Amino acid sequence: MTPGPDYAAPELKWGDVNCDGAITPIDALLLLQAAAGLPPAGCANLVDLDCDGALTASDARTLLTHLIDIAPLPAACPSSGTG
Ligand SMILES: [Ca+2]
Ligand SMILES: [Ca+2]
Repeated sequence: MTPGPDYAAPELKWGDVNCDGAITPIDALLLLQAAAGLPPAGCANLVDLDCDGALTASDARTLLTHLIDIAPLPAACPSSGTG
């Protein structure tokens, strides 16, 4: 059986903490949880938005300002693998 389009993995997006292909408030929540010390979600390598090597409240703030249209997301870090 050949997998159809429905089985395709969502495209990885910078800032998409839970790898579902969309940037939503859920991603900001998961990022805050990771900053608080809980295990990071699956695509946590995509959300070190200030490229300092750690997931912190600063990254969550950057994601939230993007979600409410105050500022665009910064460019992906060179080490993120998203190009
Ligand atoms: Ca997401
Ligand atoms: Ca960071």
